This record gives sequence, structure tokens and C-alpha cells, in this order.
Amino acid sequence: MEKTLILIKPNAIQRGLTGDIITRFERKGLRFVGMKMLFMTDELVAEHYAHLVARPFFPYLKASMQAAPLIACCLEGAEAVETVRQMVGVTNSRKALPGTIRGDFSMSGEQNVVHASDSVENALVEINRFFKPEELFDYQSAVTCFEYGGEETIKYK
Ligand code: IDP
Ligand code: MG
Repeated sequence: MEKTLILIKPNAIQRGLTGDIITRFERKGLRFVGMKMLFMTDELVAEHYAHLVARPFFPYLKASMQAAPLIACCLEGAEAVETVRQMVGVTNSRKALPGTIRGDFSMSGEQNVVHASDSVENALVEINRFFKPEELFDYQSAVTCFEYGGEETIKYK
């Protein structure tokens, strides 16, 4: 099944939203296959947000990502990348729809609670950025047959 990366950002850690965020993904049926807490180094911020280093707000973004530790999670499921992005909502939380994580938990375009990979290609790069292969777990779920239909189980295995 497809894997994606989420980061529970320092602002979510500070605000005590970790449990709520994890619960949303669990309830949806996405499987946690990796999880770790870490501080983002200067190098890691520059690599992860390479597409934004030249933007005027980058120093603020960098400071926000280093304000506290964060929690990196690898989630697995059918079409996990697209599904998780939809659950997270658009970048500016004020524009994010109610029912999305940003739409429900944030008022900010910067302090927007979570990061989620935006494509299957980037998800692979980002998972490798935060996890060593041995930090990801391949385990059987006892309820897969209740989470997915027969055709889906074959198609997305
Ligand atoms: P995404 O997180 O929705 O994928 P990106 O464009 O990849 O959005 O931006 C990465 C992060 O940079 C955002 O989640 C947000 O924290 C921050 N950011 C993006 N655009 C702005 C902005 O215009 N002002 C301040 N911070 C921004
Ligand atoms: Mg992005």
C-alpha cells in the first residue's frame, strides 16, 4: 500500500493537539508504520523546504519549525498521499474547509499544525529524509478486510 509522510509541527506540539491529530488518521483507517520525535536541524529545514528558501517568509517558517520538537509519522493506506492531503486541507488554515485538520485546528497560514507530502514521488523522498528503513514497520492488520473491499485489497496491496 502507498505510504506518505506527515509532520505534527512544533505549533501543534505546543498547543497539545498531537492526540487529536493522530486520532483523526487512525479513525480514517490510515495505518501508522513509523513515528518519531525530533528537532529539525538547520540542514533538515533547508532540505525539506528547499522550494521556499528564497521566499521572504522563510526565516519565520524556519523559526516555527525549530520552536519545539516535532513528530514525524509515516502513514500507509490506499491512495494515502491524496487522502491525507485532503484531510489536512489547504495551506492557509483560514481558507481550509471545516472538517479538515487545518480548517478545524488553526487560524494561520504559517502555523498550520501539520505537514503532509504533496505527491507520491515527494512522499518517497520525504519518508527517506525522516526515517531509516529499519524505523518503518511492516505488520499485518487484523481488520484490513473490514477497512477495504475485496477488489481494493487486490488493487492496492
Ligand atoms: P503545504 O504545507 O500546504 O504543502 P507549502 O507551499 O509547501 O504548503 O509551504 C510549506 C509551509 O510553509 C506551509 O505549510 C506553511 O507553514 C509555510 N508557508 C507557505 N506559504 C506561506 C506564506 O505565504 N506565509 C507564511 N508561511 C507560509
Ligand atoms: Mg508542501
